Amino acid sequence: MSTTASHPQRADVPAPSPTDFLGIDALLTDDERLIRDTVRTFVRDRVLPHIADWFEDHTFPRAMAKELGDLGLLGMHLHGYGCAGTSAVAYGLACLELEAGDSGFRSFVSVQGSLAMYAIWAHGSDEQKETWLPRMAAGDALGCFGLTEWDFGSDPGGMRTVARRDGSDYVLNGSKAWITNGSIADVAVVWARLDPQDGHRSGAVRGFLVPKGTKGFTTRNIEKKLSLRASITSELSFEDCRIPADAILPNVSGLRGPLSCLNEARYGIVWGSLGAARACYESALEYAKTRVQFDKPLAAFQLTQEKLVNMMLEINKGLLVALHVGRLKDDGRAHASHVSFGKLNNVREALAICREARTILGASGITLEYPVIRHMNNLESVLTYEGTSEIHTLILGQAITGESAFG
Ligand code: TGC
Ligand code: FAD
Repeated sequence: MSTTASHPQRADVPAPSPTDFLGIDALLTDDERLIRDTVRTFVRDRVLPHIADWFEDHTFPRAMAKELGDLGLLGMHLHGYGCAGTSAVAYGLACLELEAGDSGFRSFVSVQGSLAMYAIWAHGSDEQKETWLPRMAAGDALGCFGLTEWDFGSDPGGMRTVARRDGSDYVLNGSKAWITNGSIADVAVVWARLDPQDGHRSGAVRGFLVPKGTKGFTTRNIEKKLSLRASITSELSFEDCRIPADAILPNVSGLRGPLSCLNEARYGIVWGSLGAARACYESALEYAKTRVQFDKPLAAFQLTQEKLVNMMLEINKGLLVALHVGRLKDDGRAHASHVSFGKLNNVREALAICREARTILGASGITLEYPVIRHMNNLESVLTYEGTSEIHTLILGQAITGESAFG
């Protein structure tokens, strides 16, 4: 016998909103809604009026870093050192709103807070934390995170960048590829292998803090990108780059160092990708209601309705996944593979939503007058970085079968 009474269908229940069909808003706390609304307003006022131009000009406006810092969005889920110390769910909501503006802005915040700052916060010395974190939280100093190399993307464990001990210094040699914020960063968190003694893949992976301007450290921007154009992507090169021994992150050794940071940034993408999807869905919905063909608005065609309904279903399902993973994280119960679940599902669905939205806008959908193709192109990068969809499939495959299928 059931112990709880179920309510009969009531006639006075309000109709669901097209933009929050399941009423997920009601599952948030007042604080979470306040942070969400603050970031949404910032994006509406400071990002959306300019983003098409920034995208077209292939630029990230450096001055925005300070504004993001003033809003408390840099390292916002970290505690101490001038960081806001919010919940994981609040951080996720901020990522969603930023990415509803552009993935480049969410990327900037991910790299600054979840990769560079988190690496220092979790694995750095007290002195490293005091030196960098307050300035980074304020947006006065920028960071980047150098893990990927030209020859080692999905398999960072093969990295060739080497740190050789020389007296009281380390000497770095090698290069890092596809590094967000690389050329504008004041400090690079660089993952390198300590002197390999027994050939390739030997020598522990360690993190190093390399300030901009250090002799032997140069950067070069990767140009002609057709995705994430409102974001700087660079190559970092190290040629006999000498750094003091205390530039090493003292508290972690091995690949789990950088991978622990990736968990944080991947979590932001679980939410962020849905922001891009929501922007495309809303744009397509609005367009479908006003664009008339065959004497009817597009929204009145069954095929268009099916597209819009599928988008709405996947956005709502994705939000429930994001919120659940966020609550697990705030509860200390999120496993890295829960984050892979969200990253794989939500980015894959978000990209499908953006592509479908593009079809509803027809020819108009290929211009920067509408946000759709910009988000669609951006999500091609999001699908690839922070672990490709194939890598997250293999992480989940290993989690459910116990078999590693990476190698
Ligand atoms: P594997 O032998 O499995 O593990 C090596 C060590 O790492 C530990 N570990 C983790 N620790 C914390 N979090 C995780 N998610 C972890 N996954 C593994 C593991 O326990 C082990 O520790 P220990 O102490 O026993 O040694 O390593 P593997 O070489 O087989 O690689 C596994 C694989 C393929 C999953 C990993 O390499 C991977 O995730 N590859 C994808 C690389 C990637 O995501 N790169 C992203 C670069 S940064 C970026 O893209 C920024 S984009 C900008 C933006 O975010 O906007
Ligand atoms: P590869 O690893 O060469 O993969 C190519 C294809 O092969 C993919 O489809 C992949 O899934 C597949 N594949 C690889 N291995 C397997 C396997 N075992 N089984 C099945 N399929 C497999 N990196 C950083 O360190 N810091 C950054 O700030 C950063 N920012 C980035 C910004 C942008 C805009 C982009 C595009 C990338 C950025 N990256 C950054 C790099 C990113 O993390 C890598 O591109 C990503 O890890 C994939 O590596 P790859 O591009 O070398 O592809």
